[in-house]
Amino acid sequence: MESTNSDNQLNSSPEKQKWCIHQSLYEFHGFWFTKAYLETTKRVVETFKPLPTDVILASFPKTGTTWLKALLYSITHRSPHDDTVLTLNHPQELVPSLETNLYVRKRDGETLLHDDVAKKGRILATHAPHQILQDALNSCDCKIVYVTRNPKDTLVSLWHFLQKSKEFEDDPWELEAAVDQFCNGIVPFGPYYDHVLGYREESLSKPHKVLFVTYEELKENPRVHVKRLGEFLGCPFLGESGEEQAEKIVKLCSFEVLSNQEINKSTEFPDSGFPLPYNSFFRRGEVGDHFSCLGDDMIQKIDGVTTLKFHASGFHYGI
Ligand code: PAP
Repeated sequence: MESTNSDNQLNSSPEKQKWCIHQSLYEFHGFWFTKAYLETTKRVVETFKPLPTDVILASFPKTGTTWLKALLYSITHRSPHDDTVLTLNHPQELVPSLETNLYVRKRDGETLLHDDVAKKGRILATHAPHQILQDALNSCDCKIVYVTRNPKDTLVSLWHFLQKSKEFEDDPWELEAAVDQFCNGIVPFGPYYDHVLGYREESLSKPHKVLFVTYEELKENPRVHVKRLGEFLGCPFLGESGEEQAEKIVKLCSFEVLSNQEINKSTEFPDSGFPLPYNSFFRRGEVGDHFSCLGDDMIQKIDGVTTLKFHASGFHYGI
């Protein structure tokens, strides 16, 4: 995809596709967005300027963002005397998201909430595809961590998540339609496959800048990947005390511990105006959860697309 910042798609009227009964998605440089995310993503593309000291956590929705927010915060703010940060703060608030928290307009007015303070060591999250954000991301030496997850588990997680949203109360997203739309790429921030491949290609050509990690490998051996993240971010876990710290972070950020913190169990809605309560970011946190709700035909359909998009391009993942 060509450079995006300068061309006129930022201002032209986007192509629209029906998504759910009342909802539409809007196309922007080959990716699909809800109306609200289209507006904030465009604003991010137009104005976001990362700092060389920034860590950008990029992900397709429901692939492990909350987990990585907790991990990245803990890895970079290591303090042997303070375990309370994750007890008192929701990971989504510890690490703000560009499109959800920082580049939104406040409900009560026109003020932009974007964080233009030149703070060192920021961790910022985004669901924006690399193809769209590449000019900003390549404008300095910031580090990028990208997390991905098996497509079937990602879809199932997204489907459950949106069932809980107020916006979907009268407008349920049928599972069969969800599978078709996921396969066709018409889901928020989709196509999933292009999203993953965009960051993966970047991680292969610039491994010092982009670290690509999968939800499944993190689940299988979290300590190894926590140490890999520390190394990549320039704060390695050294010696015996480093091993202990890494182990402690793995435990504090595990699904079992994190999902049982009061703040993360809360049914309150975040101040940011997000339409779902705090507890909606924690559901089952398992690998292979799609077996609990996708039928064989649905699995075959998604696997077919995965073979075509991932395996054919040399990425043997997702089946
Ligand atoms: P987001 O894109 O809305 O931020 P994200 O955090 O990427 O969501 O994904 C949520 C998924 O991560 C949920 O998966 P599930 O629906 O299959 O259960 C959630 O349970 C899972 N999750 C959240 N925290 C953790 C964690 N600490 N370890 C493992 N999985 C987690």
